Amino acid sequence: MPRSAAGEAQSRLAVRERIISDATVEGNPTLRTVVRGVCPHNCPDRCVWNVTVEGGRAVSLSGDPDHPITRGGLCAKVDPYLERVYSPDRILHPQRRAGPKGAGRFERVSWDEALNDIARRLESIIDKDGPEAILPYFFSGTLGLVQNESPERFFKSIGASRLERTICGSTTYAGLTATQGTDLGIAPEDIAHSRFIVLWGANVIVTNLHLWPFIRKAKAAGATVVAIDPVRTRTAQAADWHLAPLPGTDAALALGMMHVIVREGLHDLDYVERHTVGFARLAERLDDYSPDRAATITDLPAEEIVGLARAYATTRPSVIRLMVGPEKHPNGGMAIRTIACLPPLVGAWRDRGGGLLSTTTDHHDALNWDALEAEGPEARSINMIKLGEALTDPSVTPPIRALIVFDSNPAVIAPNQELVRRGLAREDLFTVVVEQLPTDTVLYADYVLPATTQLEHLDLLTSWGFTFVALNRPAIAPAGEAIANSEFFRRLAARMGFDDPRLQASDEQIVRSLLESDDPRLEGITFGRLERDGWAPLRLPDPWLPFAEGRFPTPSGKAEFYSESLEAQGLDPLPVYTPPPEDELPSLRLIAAKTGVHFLNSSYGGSDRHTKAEREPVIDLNPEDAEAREITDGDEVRVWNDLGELVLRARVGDRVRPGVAAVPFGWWASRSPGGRSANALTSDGLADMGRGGDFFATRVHVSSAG
Ligand SMILES: Nc1nc2c(c(=O)[nH]1)N[C@H]1C(S)=C(S)[C@@H](COP(=O)(O)OP(=O)(O)OC[C@H]3O[C@@H](n4cnc5c(=O)[nH]c(N)nc54)[C@H](O)[C@@H]3O)O[C@H]1N2
Ligand SMILES: Nc1nc2c(c(=O)[nH]1)N[C@H]1C(S)=C(S)[C@@H](COP(=O)(O)OP(=O)(O)OC[C@H]3O[C@@H](n4cnc5c(=O)[nH]c(N)nc54)[C@H](O)[C@@H]3O)O[C@H]1N2
Ligand SMILES: [Mo]
Repeated sequence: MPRSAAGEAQSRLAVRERIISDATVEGNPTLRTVVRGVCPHNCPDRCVWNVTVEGGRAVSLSGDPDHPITRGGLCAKVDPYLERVYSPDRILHPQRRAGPKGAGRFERVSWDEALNDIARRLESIIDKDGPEAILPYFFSGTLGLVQNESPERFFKSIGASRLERTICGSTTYAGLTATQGTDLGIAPEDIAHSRFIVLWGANVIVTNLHLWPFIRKAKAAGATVVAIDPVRTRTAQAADWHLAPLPGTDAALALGMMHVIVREGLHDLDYVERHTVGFARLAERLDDYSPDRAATITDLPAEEIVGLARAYATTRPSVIRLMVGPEKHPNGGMAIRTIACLPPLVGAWRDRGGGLLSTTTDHHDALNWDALEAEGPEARSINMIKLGEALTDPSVTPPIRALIVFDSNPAVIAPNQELVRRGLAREDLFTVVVEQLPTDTVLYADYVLPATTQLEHLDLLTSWGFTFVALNRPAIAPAGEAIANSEFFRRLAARMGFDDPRLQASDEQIVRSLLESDDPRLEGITFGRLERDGWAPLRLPDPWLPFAEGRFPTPSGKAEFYSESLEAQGLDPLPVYTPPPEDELPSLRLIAAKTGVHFLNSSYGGSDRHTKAEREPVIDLNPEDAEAREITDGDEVRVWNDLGELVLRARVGDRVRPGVAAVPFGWWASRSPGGRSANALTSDGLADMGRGGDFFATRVHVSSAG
């Protein structure tokens, strides 16, 4: 972050906030106030917003003009957030199931009744099968630390099964860490200094809109922007150069590039000698990856691979913007780890705006995570990607008897949707869903409990795409009988007699204690300052050149072309490409990624405005594949594999390369043709590292539905 610009914006902000911060929301019903908050979604941008409240009602919401990333603009999905807050669909009262599982018939009950019954049911499950028979399921409906992270200690205290929360980013994290010891890279805003930007499996314009202006700035100064994506996304269309390799072949592409770089002596020998380990063994490995071989694997022309390698190695500063698309493959961790070998090989880390930019999660270590700790018995872990299996496999002991869902919509977002739904439909599974809206998961609930939106609760948020923290202050009173997640777990803990005082910490106490840290990045960032300013940049050296002098936080202290830690895990210590299992029948590789600019995972799949704007879920096919199947643009087609089937309209064109099909992720099954959506087809296998999923390695058959 250009810290000077941030500082300037900060002082302007302070003045504005002082004017408005004296006004209390509930104190005076006719008062007009502006309350600063922050977008809760799982998005790298983390926009800061201002909510205008009149007479206790939020009347407008807009991006903060002074925040250096938000810069006054929200995205198409969140701009109408007030419609979500005041949606006629909001869940306003606790409800109990009043029909068969999955039918979505409920009757209103009081909070008291709901809490007593839930506590009693959980206690009897604990008595009979032990606490591990209870599984929480939560991911990223909000990324607020109070509303998303703090509830976990309730589950720790009772000894419930732990949820391995690996559906997003954990494979990327593991792959990056293997090579460079951390997920951290350049300061995101410094991408503006780059002159060669490789967007590698990163759909920036759709998924990370507020980074795009920095890329545009680089472009205006002469930078070349390359997109590497099997799908011709909006971002790929806006790039100067789009390479569309077969999915899951990135490691081969990166190895082919390294082959060219080393053969032509374009690597930075001085940087390699001083700041890396394993170069000689890497160079030997590169013999296996001539451009011709890489071309065969990736199905890209060899000349393109050579051209990319040369341009990448000779243009400075060069940066790779790596997001989480490439991780969702059986070889995803190795792919990420291999891509991360490129910047140290060419010494890209020396320059401002040079190196790699992925997630900024390791900065979150600056917070006092002990604040969220709790004591409890050891418990097994269950991978969230395997939810369907965990709920239906008879060998799971003890069986899962209770599922408590918040901040997530597993009936839509988890792979192998049919199996997940079969699990959720179990009559003997006691399911509690804490939600704002009647999602597909809510349909299967025994109890539905009303949750507050971001306008109605306090929270502290970090950013996984930029480097600041922000406080979300409640702007209005909760709708109906909605309560914050944190409050639900406080009440439930009390009903169940868990008396660890930490389980009763207030939201403000949690925020304050998270900020109690000696980490230099949080220096000067207090609750009071955040109350006043709304947000604060992490204190990082300016300029932030993390690895200009090496010092990678790996076991060797260097970038590891050869990784002993991978070796110890039984993985190849060197970068390698592992092909996916062979198809039995000719099939297409299906990518069900985040293509909708009006969607944020499944969060807007139930909104009329957002679904209308996205029109309908279609399957993109390349003309070559369509013709081979006698499919023409606009036809209804059957898309199936051994997990499930969808019937969708085909869109034939250049949005996907031959051999690849794409469907959008984010549609609720209940709002989709045939009552099923993308994850009805996706594989629930695991990647090689980090226990993430392999969604994008899904294979499908496509034929005309007629
Ligand atoms: N096919 C396919 N599947 C995917 C992906 C893909 O690309 N393709 N991406 C994967 C990735 S990267 C991710 S991160 C996951 C996302 O999976 P999730 O985190 O489950 O997705 P969201 O739809 O963002 O949020 C789920 C729900 O949280 C609710 N919610 C929001 N705020 C609150 C709150 O304060 N309290 C409560 N109780 N509820 C709240 C929202 O109403 C929403 O229904 O999906 C994964 N699934
Ligand atoms: N509008 C919108 N924005 C979002 C979200 C959303 O749902 N909608 N979700 C948010 C979340 S939770 C996350 S994690 C981020 C994700 O942000 P991104 O990682 O940018 O998004 P994805 O769509 O998961 O994947 C990016 C691209 O990877 C490509 N891809 C798939 N397989 C491969 C491969 O093998 N190699 C290569 N090179 N590319 C491949 C896909 O075609 C896709 O275009 O976005 C966040 N922002
Ligand atoms: Mo994600």
